[in-house]
Amino acid sequence: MLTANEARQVAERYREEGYAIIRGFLDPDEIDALQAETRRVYEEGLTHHATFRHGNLYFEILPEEDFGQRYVIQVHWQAWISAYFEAFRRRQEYFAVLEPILGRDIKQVAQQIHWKPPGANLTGYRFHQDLRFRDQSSYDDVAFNTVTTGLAIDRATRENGCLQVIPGSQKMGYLGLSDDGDGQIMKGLTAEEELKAVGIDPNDAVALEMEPGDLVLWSLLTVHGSMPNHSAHDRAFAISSYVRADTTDRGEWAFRDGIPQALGETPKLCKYDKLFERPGPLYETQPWWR
Ligand SMILES: O=C(O)CCC(=O)C(=O)O
Ligand SMILES: [Fe+2]
Repeated sequence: MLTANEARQVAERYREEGYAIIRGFLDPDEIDALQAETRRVYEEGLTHHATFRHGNLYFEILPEEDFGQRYVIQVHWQAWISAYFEAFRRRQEYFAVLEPILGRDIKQVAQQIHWKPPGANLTGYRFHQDLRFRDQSSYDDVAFNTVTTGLAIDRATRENGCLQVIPGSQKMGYLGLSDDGDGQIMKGLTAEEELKAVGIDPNDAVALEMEPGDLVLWSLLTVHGSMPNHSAHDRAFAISSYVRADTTDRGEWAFRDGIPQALGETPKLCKYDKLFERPGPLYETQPWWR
């Protein structure tokens, strides 16, 4: 686990560059269990014929009609079906990294795994800033008070579509990337011209190749994206987004004064705005990829 001093240095790099990588965040002897539970969650996703929602739990499915076979590309809030991931979200390793950035009272507003199954093709994420996924009126200075973490479950390489970031872009303000059309970030790819039009040199993109157990931090204003998987190996990536607790009513408690907090009986309003009006269980069959 990071020492307090190392965590402060990570926080400084994060504020300066808009991202920071922590190699070996998770102990190597923990990787097998992480990968096995990720596989189990994927298999549960495969039991759904279409995109499924129940509360904050969400499986995004690419169905066989359009993709030749069924693929799971995302799960949100797998903590509701996995005791392993419920505990994982509030591990001390996370608190050590988060404390210098967010303080000791921390809520979680996103828990996701993104898969890029070989053959699914539609697994790229256009360049964007995650601020587009937050209802800003529900937070005070959400960009400053949020940090998102991405943990490599599988090895992430250029070939299988590792995350790419634009260093320093968190200082450019909100740029509106990928907000055009229906705003779908997984449809199509970012043209170099789109980046140039907002003052970004596409050659500045840094491909974050990661080993299982490595963690990356990025901010809601850091421009990032990733390519589809062109390899034979999946890229499971665990995303958790945390916020300083006293700046919002949203989110599930993760740490109170540094003490890990389990999920309660019922889900709290996080990113999914219709949690109380449309909790499901339900299937969403709109084919956004067409
Ligand atoms: O999984 C990835 O490569 C990036 C995902 C992402 O940026 C997002 O969902 O906002
Ligand atoms: Fe993103």
